Amino acid sequence: MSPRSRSRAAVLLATGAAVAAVVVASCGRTTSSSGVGSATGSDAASKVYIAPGQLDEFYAFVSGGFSGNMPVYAMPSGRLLRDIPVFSQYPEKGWGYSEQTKAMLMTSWGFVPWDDAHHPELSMTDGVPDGRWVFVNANNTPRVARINLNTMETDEIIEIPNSAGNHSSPFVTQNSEYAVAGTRFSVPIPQEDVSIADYKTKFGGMLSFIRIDPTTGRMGIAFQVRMPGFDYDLAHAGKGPSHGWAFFTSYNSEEASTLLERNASQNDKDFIAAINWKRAEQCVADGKAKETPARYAHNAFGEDHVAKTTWETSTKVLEPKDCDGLVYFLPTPKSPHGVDVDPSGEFIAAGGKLASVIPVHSFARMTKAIEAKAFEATVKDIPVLKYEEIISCEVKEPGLGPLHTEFDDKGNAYTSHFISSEVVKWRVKDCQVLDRIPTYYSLGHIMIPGGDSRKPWGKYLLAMNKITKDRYLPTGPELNQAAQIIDISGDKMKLLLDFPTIGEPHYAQGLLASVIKDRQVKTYPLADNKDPNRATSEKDAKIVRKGNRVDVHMTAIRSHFMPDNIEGIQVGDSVYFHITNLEQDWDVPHGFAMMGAQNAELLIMPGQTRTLTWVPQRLGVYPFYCTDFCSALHQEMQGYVRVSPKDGAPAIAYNTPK
Ligand code: K7E
Ligand code: CUA
Repeated sequence: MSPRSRSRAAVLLATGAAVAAVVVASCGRTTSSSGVGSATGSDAASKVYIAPGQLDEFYAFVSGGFSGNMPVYAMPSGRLLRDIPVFSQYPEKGWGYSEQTKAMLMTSWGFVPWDDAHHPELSMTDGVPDGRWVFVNANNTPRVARINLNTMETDEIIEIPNSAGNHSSPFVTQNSEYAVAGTRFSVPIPQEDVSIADYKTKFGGMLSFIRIDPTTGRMGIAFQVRMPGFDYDLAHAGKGPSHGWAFFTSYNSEEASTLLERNASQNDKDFIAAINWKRAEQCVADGKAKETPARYAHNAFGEDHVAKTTWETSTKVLEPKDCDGLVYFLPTPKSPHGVDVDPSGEFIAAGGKLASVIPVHSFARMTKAIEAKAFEATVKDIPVLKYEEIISCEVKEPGLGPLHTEFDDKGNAYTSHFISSEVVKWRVKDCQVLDRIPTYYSLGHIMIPGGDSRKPWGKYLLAMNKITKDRYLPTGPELNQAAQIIDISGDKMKLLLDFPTIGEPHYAQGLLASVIKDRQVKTYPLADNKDPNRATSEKDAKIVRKGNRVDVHMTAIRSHFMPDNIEGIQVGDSVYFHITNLEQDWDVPHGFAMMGAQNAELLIMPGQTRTLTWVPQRLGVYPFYCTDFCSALHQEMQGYVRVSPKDGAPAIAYNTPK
């Protein structure tokens, strides 16, 4: 049986109550037949059990939160497949340490080695994840990254100017025309030295639209929309009928600048900002946007697979007053966090952290209200639509602290509740609550594969909890966060699995494995290696001294380096080890570690060149070696560097192939 049909059979079994009773009786366990909470009987185990040698059905790309990176798990097993380095230096991969990758972490503030990653978002074609790229935002020093799903490597990172706390990001439009980026912390725009007490007059928000090249994926900021000084928290783009719009939640419509927990919780309703980005495109084309100076970093790998920083110098800024029809406010109770658009594109659900209902706006009603000018007010040149005119229904008494909603393929929505630690399932068309299940504990985001797209795969829900407490063996003051997999294939949700995560997962995206599994790059062809310091055969290995700088062009292949004996290096030199891995086999990286190197080691993929800098400090002879167990003679994969005094060192000498 294929893994897929096996798990289908398990679902069928589990849904037959009589069969379930037999299972319960036969294993002598008491499992709740309600499917709530404790229903982790043997049927649950069989649903997440992937036998040795079998593959999972889904990939899950999960944010690492404060780790700044993006772990990849398999679903339903919860197995960790990889941790993709993005916004943080990552020793295991040499990310941000090797000369080829350092520039990826460059910003207008200089080199930033650690950030806070929140929302993975898959690229889409016609509103369905197409498996080309996954984007993710850096929250602290505002940036958006693009990860190539064929190599699972970060290919590009762009900084977002005029922004602070890039949280409502990087949600993409239906055909990945844009990824959005909204400022969470309003700031003076442009930055200037003003009193914080002048918040209401001097501070502003900015919603940025990053254009994505449909062929290469290359990003560029197309335009920015200048907004009132609220906190723009989350976003999702429209699809289907609402394609052409993007929705951003905001809190702090009070424009408080101190003790926000009280001062930004005064108003009964804050706003969702509905941006008509097709209208924005017109206004930009009509010259309504102001070219505004801004210096920001744009980092990308070139053809040579070496990251380079391009310095961008301006953006186009649109003001709502100069572009009528660009933006409307949808009143939304109360300090809303998530905003999620259902698969049909008609319904827009918001998670008001302090609200007693989940409001569901109707896009059709919103359009009618705009045509009828059903405005209750204008706030800073932006029309506020009447709540009663746009609402479809409200989910009453859902749970406490609703945050985020995902959708299945059967017209149902699932909302995470932080305070009451539960997932609540409700029907989109009439807001009826259908089911609820506790999670352990304090649930943030949830993810259903394809659950924010036009075609959710359904089947499983990944719950990402903030608090772990007693779920695993204790590990001192810090516990890894707790993820849980919940079966959503039947009427009742069932908890299947707990597993710990790396960092703090916020959002995640899931994808049917078959979409990308067979396109995974297995090696980098040596013939395509364009690194300026490559050595694509042992005959090309060489060492070149220019003043204090020594370039070592070295090769690695099972099970030796060429050269492996180096003399003529002087104390205080800057030695650049450029190592090319000559292997052309899948899964044969070589490592490189130099004794006393103060920055890092390297891990070099087949066909790739990676560079480590080393400044020798002491006289003597020091070893280097391969750190990745690559063959039976891996231990023999070693070499020596002789370090001599500045004056009186021998000439550079090294061995060459026989
Ligand atoms: Cu709710 Cu950053 Cu999306 Cu965390 S955010 S949970
Ligand atoms: Cu190469 Cu171990």
